[in-house]
Amino acid sequence: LSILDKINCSNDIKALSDSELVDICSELRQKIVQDVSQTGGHLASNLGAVELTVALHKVYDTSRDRIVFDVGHQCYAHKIITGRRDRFCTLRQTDGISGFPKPREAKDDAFIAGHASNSVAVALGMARARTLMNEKYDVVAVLGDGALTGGLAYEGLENAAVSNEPMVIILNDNGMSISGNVGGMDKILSAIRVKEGYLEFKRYYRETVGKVEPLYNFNHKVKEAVKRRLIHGNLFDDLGLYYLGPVDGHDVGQLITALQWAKDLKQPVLLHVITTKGKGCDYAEADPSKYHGVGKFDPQSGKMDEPKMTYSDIMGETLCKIASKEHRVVGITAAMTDGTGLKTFSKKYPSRFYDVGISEGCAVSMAAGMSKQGLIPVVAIYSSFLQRAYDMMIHDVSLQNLHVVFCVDRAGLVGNDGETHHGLFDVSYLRSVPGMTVLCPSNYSELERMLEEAVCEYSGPVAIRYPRGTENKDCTESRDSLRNNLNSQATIVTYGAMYPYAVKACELVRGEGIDTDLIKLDKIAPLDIEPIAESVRETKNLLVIEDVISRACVGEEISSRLNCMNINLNKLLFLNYGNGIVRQGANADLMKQYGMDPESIAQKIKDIVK
Ligand SMILES: Cc1ncc(C[n+]2csc(CCOP(=O)(O)OP(=O)(O)O)c2C)c(N)n1
Repeated sequence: LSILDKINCSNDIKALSDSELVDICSELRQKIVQDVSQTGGHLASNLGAVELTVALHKVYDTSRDRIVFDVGHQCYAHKIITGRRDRFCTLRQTDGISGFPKPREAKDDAFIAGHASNSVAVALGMARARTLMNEKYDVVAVLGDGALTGGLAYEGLENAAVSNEPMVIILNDNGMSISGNVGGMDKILSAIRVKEGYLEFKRYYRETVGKVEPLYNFNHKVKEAVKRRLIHGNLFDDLGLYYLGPVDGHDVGQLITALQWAKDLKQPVLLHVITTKGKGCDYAEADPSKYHGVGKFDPQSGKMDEPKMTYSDIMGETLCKIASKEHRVVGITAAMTDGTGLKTFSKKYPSRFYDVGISEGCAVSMAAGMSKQGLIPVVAIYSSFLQRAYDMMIHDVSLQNLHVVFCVDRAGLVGNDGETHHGLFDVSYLRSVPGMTVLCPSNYSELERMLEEAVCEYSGPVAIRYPRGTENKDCTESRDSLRNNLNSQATIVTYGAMYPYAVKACELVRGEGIDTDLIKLDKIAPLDIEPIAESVRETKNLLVIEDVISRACVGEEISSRLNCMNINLNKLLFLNYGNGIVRQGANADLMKQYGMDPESIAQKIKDIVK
């Protein structure tokens, strides 16, 4: 039996000897590499957080104490330690273990996570609840230096600093976001990393704590003296947090000492931990950016399948072409240069490319400023992360009708990341922004055309929403043959990624003698109601299929406008993802579950024409 096989909770970690603590870290690493090679997931971040996680479980008890992981993509070791070892091989799969903390999965997961930079604020809220309700437990936030590029992190730090709440904020600093980190804070952190304080702590640790048991039995005077030698005024200090570190994040013993110290201080503490992204796995350490988020790979060599061309790549390529003739174009991303397909653009046009870090709001406000002064900014952000910038879209862009192009990537289902990452809200929020045009390509060539038009022909805010992954070539029926059939019994309206599925469904029912009028919308805002009105006057039945939430979906607008036009329908049906809280899984499974696959759509068509 390995050590890991005996571990089911924090208390089991507490029972381990020093050498077992070291051994369990390598067992955890092996398991993470092995299982993630089959399921895909966030490899490098998790490998870097193994010792930190083991130390956290040694010092805290996650069944009671609250550890708030930022983004939560580094929680794998925590999940394996807390009773999910055997199911870990189902990571990110349909009905499997989530790749992010999920309180519904285990009480040890303190809070849901997926979007960056909120952990300090959440942990502060928990600490305040604890104090107000007179309860006893510890609260810890764990955030990366990447998460520290988000403004929300500072709002949390500022408030935590003056709160007097005992809480520990662990800065897991690996110098990396998904790719290299950006911004001024990164400069500050690099400076702290190499300061002698790090070495001082090591020496101190070896000379004193290393010899004296229990490790953390400091007297207060010693603590203060050491602290004075360690800290060199820095931003955290200046805010009013008790700064500790930097500490070697791959030395479990040192981490345990530092964590215990931080905990005993009983005030808001920032513990600075230095880690290596991808630690202990040569290929992940060598290219942590490539192994940040991965699909299946060979655990021995790290070899992955050649990546396929995606919508993101097409967007990036097209933008390069447009930028070569339209010199006012600039590209903006929020920490997702690779993910949004802007890598080539960033290399080709370095002076016209801006990665603002995990600061979606900053990306949009900055774009507004650029647009006001004559540039044409193209902001590429994932649908679910753009939720962060809703106010900036209204206040900074829309109210002045500024020409900013939003490339809304990962719209619709994203599969294995689950409910925090599906792009199901954008159609509702984008269409509520005054003056916003919303375009929905359903294949690569439409994306190319629409991006060209959005940049070169439109004015005001324009959003283009497109799905994760590759073009769906799976629709044989030509568009024309599915329009304006004289005998159509139902009008089917859809757009974007759902179009090929609707085509399939229409083919299926045609095989059973049911003709439909399939209308594909290229532009969902502003919406041209005329073709739809014309069709339903004949068919009297309408089905609207959208990969979005039901609230404020396009179907709602169609229905109310038809109503105002006094067009009465026999049957009206909306197919969508309801409240939008869709769990993780293969897209095909999720579509079936929600009745969005071609067979289910075909059944719905049959139901309404009955
Ligand atoms: C609001 C938001 N924007 C973008 C992302 C995508 N994202 C996931 S992890 C990550 C990098 C995080 O870096 P860091 O916090 O340093 O953690 P590391 O992976 O380096 O351990 C980014 C940008 C996100 N999760 N949330």
